[in-house]
Amino acid sequence: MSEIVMMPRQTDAEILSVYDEQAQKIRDDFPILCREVHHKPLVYLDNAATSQKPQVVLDALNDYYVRYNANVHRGIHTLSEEATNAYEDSRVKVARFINAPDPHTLIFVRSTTEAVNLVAQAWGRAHLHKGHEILLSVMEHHSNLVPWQILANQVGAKLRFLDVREDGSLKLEDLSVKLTERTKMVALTHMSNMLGTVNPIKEIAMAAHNVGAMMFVDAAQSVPHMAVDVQALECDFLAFSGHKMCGPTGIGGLWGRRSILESMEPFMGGGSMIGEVHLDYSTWADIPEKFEAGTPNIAHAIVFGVAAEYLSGIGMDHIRAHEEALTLYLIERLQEIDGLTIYGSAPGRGAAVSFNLDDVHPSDLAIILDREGIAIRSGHHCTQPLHRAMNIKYGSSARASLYIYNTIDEVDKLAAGIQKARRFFGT
Ligand code: C6P
Repeated sequence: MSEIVMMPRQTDAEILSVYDEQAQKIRDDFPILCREVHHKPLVYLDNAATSQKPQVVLDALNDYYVRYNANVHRGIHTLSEEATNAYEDSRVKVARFINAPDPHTLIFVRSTTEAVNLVAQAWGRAHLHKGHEILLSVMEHHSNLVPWQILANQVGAKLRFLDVREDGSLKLEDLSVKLTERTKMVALTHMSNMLGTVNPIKEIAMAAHNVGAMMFVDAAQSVPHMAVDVQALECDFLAFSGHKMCGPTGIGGLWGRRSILESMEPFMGGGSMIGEVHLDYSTWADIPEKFEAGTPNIAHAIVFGVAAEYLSGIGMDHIRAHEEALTLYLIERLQEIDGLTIYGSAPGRGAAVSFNLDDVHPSDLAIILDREGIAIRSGHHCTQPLHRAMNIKYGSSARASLYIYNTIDEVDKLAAGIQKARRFFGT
């Protein structure tokens, strides 16, 4: 694993260059970053979609299958005990990563998406009915919108939405009107996957609690990129995905307050989540097993903890500072390009930067960049309502999203690639 050095006070450019040197070292941990695409070195700028995986994570995955592959919480043979211990150790590591007060309050789920559905169905169906409201925002990813739509239709509740200002921040002044004693759940993204906006969750959680509402945080984009502390945020639930934080796909975390999780009915029934089973009724296991029905994603859950420790080893404050410095530089370089519009400029924004180039369709731009070895995302980024609210042409945008291993040189290559596309399309 790369070693990180402490830095004295320096200018912005100096700070960026020191972080850049460290990013160069961190790159050595990621074998995929050595590959070429279309005979050009890969420039991977699609980290908000999924991050790349360091060698320690790949090794840990291999190690599980080579040495101790077995089911968990079932057998008393050695392999099963080793697998169970590693699975539960990983829960401790991932819980520590978000400063959960107790590892049992961290439930392994498939992804952020599954976590939202779990809370919407297991908590929402029991507590919401006609006359109740769920407060979301127009910047939500579809994963933190559609499950609430399904719930609202099932129970007759109403959805309300906080709007977004032109700079991409939430119109928090609307809270006084939209957050009322009818509101039972406030569900918001911590960091927007399109605008990079970081929302003031603690402030909103306190306002939610004042009217007796729950606070659910979609932390899919924040947990990989900044120190997230569920206790400091004062939220009730927080969801995140392993694959965006150097871990594997198919594994994520749902944190919830113990008393709330204990009071909830299960989301899915099956093996491992039961206390006793009779032909006509069953009782439930304690948390977290109550919410982990069936054979879990053992290998990936184990490796999730390795990924969390890898990030902690670099330091979440270091990661955030590197991304802030490189995002500023990225925005500067993009602003030099004629006809390019950047969406979102809220202070303290994260490293996902969406933009459009004049009349060029973002997918055409992404294809041209791919020929240069540069991977960005184009499309609606699962935020169709946000693209609509911001009147974005084609309902889609191009998005470059940075991570710990991205460098100044890669940002320069992106800028050069966009200039090339501009010339190609004659804009
Ligand atoms: N956003 C992106 O390219 P899953 O797919 O369950 O791991 O994460 C869903 C999700 C929820 N909330 C936010 C804020 C997200 O950004 C995402 C995933 C990816 O922006 C894939 S669509």
